[in-house]
Amino acid sequence: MPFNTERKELEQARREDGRLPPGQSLTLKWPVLHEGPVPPFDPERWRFWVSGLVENPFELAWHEFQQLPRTTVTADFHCVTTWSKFDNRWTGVPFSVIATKAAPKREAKFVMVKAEGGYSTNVSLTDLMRDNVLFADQHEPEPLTPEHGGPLRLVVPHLYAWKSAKWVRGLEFIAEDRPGFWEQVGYHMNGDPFKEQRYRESNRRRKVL
Ligand SMILES: Nc1nc2c(c(=O)[nH]1)N[C@H]1C(S)=C(S)[C@@H](COP(=O)(O)O)O[C@H]1N2
Ligand SMILES: [Mo]
Repeated sequence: MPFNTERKELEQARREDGRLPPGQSLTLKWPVLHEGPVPPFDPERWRFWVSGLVENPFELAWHEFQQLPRTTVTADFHCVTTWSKFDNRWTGVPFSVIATKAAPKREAKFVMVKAEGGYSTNVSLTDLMRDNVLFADQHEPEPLTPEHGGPLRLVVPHLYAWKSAKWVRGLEFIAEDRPGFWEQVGYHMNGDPFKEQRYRESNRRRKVL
């Protein structure tokens, strides 16, 4: 079957079964989308740190991070620029493993996710504690490539993909929600694709990436 006919049929099927959020179209390829250069990875110097409103702030080296319990999640991926990529198989460390180790204080309600080069994004702790949220280092069957966030990216499948920070390096647990990199220029604080939470009201037309 010609590629585009197949794509359109699949898209229609996903629309009908309710898996394609409003205003999205299906892609069979995997676009690479980010701001700035792909950062280098030095396994000797890489650290993952957890700070802010937690009982147990910590830092892990790459070899330590790799000892953590792992999971595999199959999930869809929705970019605010309107493409959706279905059935990604991600493998890595569940967010809940990191949260349990950190022991968030009662006041902690949000997390500022921080990545290489100054990228950040805010996600509520409730959203991060969902079952299929993980720090992925594999996109099955391959290790995560540098362009797609390797060595490690956050994956939050039920929110728009800008919340899935590539090259993630740290978490800051906070009490009050605060805008991250794209949220500061008008992207939605929450970003639910099924509610089309793309941009904040005041910034409807401000499309950036
Ligand atoms: N560090 C970082 N992570 C990022 C971005 C970015 O600019 N920097 N862009 C986000 C956006 S808008 C999307 S759609 C996805 C794209 O992931 P992909 O390139 O693996 O498809 O990464 C997200 N994570
Ligand atoms: Mo995106």
